[in-house]
Amino acid sequence: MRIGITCYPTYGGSGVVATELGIELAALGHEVHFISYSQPFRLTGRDEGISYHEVPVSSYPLFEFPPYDLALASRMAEVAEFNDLDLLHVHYAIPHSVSALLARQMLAAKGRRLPFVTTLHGTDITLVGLDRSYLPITRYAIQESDGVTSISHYLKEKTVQDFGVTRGIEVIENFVNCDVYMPIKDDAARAAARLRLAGQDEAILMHLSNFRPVKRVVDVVRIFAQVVRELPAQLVLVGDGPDRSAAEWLAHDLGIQAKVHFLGKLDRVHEMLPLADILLMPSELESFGLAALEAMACKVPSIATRVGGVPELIDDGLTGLLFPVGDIDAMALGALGLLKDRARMEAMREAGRKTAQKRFCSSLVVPHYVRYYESVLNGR
Ligand code: GMT
Repeated sequence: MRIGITCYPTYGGSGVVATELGIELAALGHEVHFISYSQPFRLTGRDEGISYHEVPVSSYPLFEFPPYDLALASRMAEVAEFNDLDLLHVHYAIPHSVSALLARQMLAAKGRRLPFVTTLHGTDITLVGLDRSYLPITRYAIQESDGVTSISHYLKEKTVQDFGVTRGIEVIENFVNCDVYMPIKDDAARAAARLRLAGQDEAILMHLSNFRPVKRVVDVVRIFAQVVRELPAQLVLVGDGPDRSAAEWLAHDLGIQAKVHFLGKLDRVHEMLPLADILLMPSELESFGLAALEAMACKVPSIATRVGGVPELIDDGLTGLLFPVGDIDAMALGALGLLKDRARMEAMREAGRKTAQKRFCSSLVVPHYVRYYESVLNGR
């Protein structure tokens, strides 16, 4: 198949899923064309079968807000025509599904078929999409999509409830490449790599996100402050975003700044995650929680919140621990309990990796997308 993929190229789960999907599809022999305003951040190097098409958004003094969604629709139609695309797959409904709808209409006027699939990821439904200025058009574009997928059952139910969407929605959960996201097998190599982040007897707690308010990065620092009072540890934060400064200030105010390390946006997350003992994901809401899945594949259990689709991923007590949002004391106690109980930690590490392999491996999930594309192309 020749597939066009549109996503946000910035640091975030929907862009990661879209990019990893494109890479996996290309590896299966499909032709993949990314269409976005800049190159998706995990798309490094030139993979066989993948092209990137930039969307130029020209400005004009009259435009206070240059209309990206229109430029995107034009580029989608162009790329589809020049490369004979079979379908478009857009990640995150706003505004991508609206642009795809326009591109489909533009090509229909020329007698060409260009079906599109919309994948719902999270705040396109739970937050931004609920804003009255976006809701009617988002609902319309979802309803009019040729196929719609959701990354969890939770998000599917929210879409039906809050948007009144009546069309079918296929749940295709997020995935991880278990051959890339994996534990470091050689204990000596892992120990040596850990020494770059922490002392020999120190635990490593990690956080990975785009530091938006929904991620509650300040809670991460508060949880760590309680943990480090009890045992030697370091906190490593990967990513960047609006709440980084608040988290940095808090670490200073609590006098733990020397043990809190902000590494910024890293591409090669799979090299960092296996070095951690625990991932902290105290989010206000996650419709899935891709970072926790990537950690599980690396044998790193998460201390997370019982919100949205997280319980569909993390089996509380078996592959991680779940707590109410904002319950910092409980999350710190949970982390301490795990760090002090080697046998329980080991069991959780093993169970996490097994779950990632059995349910969420790209080799299982990507063929589900391919079957779904085929059903859309066959008009089913
Ligand atoms: O919905 C968002 O805020 C954006 C999106 C992103 O690009 O990070 O995150 C969502 O999609 C991820 C990939 O499917 C999920 O793992 C995240 O749980 C989800 N974020 C939220 O629901 C807050």
